[in-house]
Amino acid sequence: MDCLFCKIVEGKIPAKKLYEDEQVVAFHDINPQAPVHFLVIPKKHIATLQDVTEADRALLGHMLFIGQQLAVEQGCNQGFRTVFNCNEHGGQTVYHIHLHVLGKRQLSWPPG
Ligand code: DGP
Repeated sequence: MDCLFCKIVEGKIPAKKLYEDEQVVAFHDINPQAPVHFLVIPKKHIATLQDVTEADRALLGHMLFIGQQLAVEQGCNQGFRTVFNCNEHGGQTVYHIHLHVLGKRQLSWPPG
């Protein structure tokens, strides 16, 4: 399978990693949209949020928990945003699920 984020998990493509455990990897986004912008991805390949199953419940919770822990560690004490872009209308470009965590600037709403 030709998946960019699987290659980051396997260490075949370099990434500025913030965290890794048996389930997830977190690394800085290559095209940051805020002073803090990192991604939390599962090691398991799941293409989109539409493809998760009951078996992935705990994994999704773990991704969000790690995102929160790292946001605090990165100094986002005034708040931050978590985003999953899902499929075409959600603006997803890399088809391996990833939680965006953005912070350290005032973010606006609604998104584009
Ligand atoms: P999305 O639109 O939600 O699929 O966002 C994909 C994000 O992945 C985007 O913000 C840029 C980031 N990205 C794409 N390729 C790479 C890469 O090779 N390395 C890193 N660190 N981030 C990447």
